[in-house]
Amino acid sequence: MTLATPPTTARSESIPGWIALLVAVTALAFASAALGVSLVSGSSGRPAAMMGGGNGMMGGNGMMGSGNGMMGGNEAWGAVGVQPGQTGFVAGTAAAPRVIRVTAGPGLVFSPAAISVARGETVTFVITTMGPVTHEFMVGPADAVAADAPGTPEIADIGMMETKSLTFTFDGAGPYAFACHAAGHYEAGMRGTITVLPA
Ligand SMILES: [Cu+2]
Repeated sequence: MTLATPPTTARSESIPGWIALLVAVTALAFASAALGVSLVSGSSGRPAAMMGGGNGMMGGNGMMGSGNGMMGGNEAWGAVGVQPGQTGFVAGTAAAPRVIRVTAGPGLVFSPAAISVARGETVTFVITTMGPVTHEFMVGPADAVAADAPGTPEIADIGMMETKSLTFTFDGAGPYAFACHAAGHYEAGMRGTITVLPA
C-alpha cells in the first residue's frame, strides 16, 4: 500500500495561515488577560456575545477612560461589532463618530491590525497601551503614514494602560493606514491597514 506524499507546496502554503492564526489567538489571549475578562475564542462571528447581555466588559472600571461603556451603541472593540458592509452597520458621522478601540501592545503590534471603514465616515480611534512600552498612533493616507509625514494626525506618548483618542474622517478612497512611529516600532511592524468600503 502506498501512501501519497503530501505535496510540499500544500505544506508551505499552510504555514502562514497557522502563524497568522497563532498570532491572532496569542494577541487575543494577551488582550483578554490584560483586561481581566474571558473572551470567547475567535475574533469574529460572536458580536452578540461581545455587545449584548450587558456583560460590562468596559463598564465601571474606567480602564478605557470612557464613560460610555460597550453599550453606547455605535462602538466596538476593534474588529468586533457590526462592520462596514454588514447588515445593521451604522457609519460614524462628524456629530456621532463611530468608536473603534485599538490596543497598542503588548509587544510592537496593534490589535486589530486591519480595520474597515465606510467611505466618508468619521471614526474616533480610542487607543489603549497594554504593557510597559509607550506608543504613538498616527492615522491618515498610507503614504503619509509610512513616511511619518509632518502634519499627519497623530497621538503621542500613550503610556502603559493609558487611553487616548483621535478622530478622523475618511473622505477619500484610500488607501489609509495607521502606525506607531516611536523609535523602531514602525520598522518592527507596528502598523495597520485601513480598508475603505463604499458608503
Ligand atoms: Cu509603538
